[in-house]
Amino acid sequence: MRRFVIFLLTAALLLTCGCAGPAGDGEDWEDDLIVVGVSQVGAESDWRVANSESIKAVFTEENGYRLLFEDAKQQQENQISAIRKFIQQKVDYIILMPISETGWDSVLQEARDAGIPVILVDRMIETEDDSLYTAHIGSDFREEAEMAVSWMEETYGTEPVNIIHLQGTLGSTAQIGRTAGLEDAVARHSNWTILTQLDGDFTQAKAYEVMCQYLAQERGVDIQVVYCENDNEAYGAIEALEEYGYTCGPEGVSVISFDATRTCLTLCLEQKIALAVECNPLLGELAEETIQTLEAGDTPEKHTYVEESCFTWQELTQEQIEARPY
Ligand code: GZL
Ligand code: ZN
Repeated sequence: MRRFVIFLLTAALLLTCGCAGPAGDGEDWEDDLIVVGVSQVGAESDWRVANSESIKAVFTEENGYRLLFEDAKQQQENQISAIRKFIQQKVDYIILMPISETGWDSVLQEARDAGIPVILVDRMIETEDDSLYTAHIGSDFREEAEMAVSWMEETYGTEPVNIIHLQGTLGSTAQIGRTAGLEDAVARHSNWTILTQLDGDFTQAKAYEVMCQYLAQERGVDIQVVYCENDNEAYGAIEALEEYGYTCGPEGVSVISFDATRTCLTLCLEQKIALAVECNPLLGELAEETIQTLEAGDTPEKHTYVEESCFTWQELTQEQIEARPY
């Protein structure tokens, strides 16, 4: 009887440690689908949701793909473990939307050593070795900031401009570029002042919270512009401003927002948002084209930047807003 119990325990141990069964070092994909592992930042904003939908819409089985989609819930360590999992699963390609610019070298070296091309979508990474990624598809965030700065110059001229700066996820390329564009412009305009920089982390809840804290301690402070680094921050900021007695609009505070999703454009048409700077989340097709280029044995562009514009209420119509895909 004792021998039988030992046998059972050993078998149980072998099965749980995973070294029983096939090689145990990853899947052997039977079908001829192209296996794509996607590590997404999270679902922090409307932009992010639209970005995820654009990826899922194109990497489908009928298009010849098996999509492995991992949501990192805005934690870099979850993205790093997702990449390691994709390597174990022997995917054909990895698509990474990096939450921040730093901290990627070692895990991307592991992907390169495994012979898996990495395509960066949306934000960029900071690395000395750009062979760690095959291609990058995203936005020029400095360019976006320049559109906002030009609007501020045209609107305020030489008048004093007091600015509340709501930043996005600190260390993300979108935050770095949109912040640098504003800070450089403030350095060039002696009549522009940044009253405070608050971390809104690209979410409505955080933006509302930090705005209320600031407005409670600086009651009645004179504000001309609230520069929100994405739409969801703008929604939180407007809520807080109105709670503290401010009017958002041509006669009051000018709220500037980045992304220009449908909700934002509606608020812009209602003149609650003064300027909506577009940031295009529909990057799925470009990512798929990049993979098709690689499948054909060709070399894709290292960097592809999507065209973007900006909107004020004067040139918006309800029909135009409803026709927009996000
Ligand atoms: C921009 C993207 C930003 C969006 C935010 O390309 O990285 O992250 O502006 C999103 O809405 O959270
Ligand atoms: Zn420019």
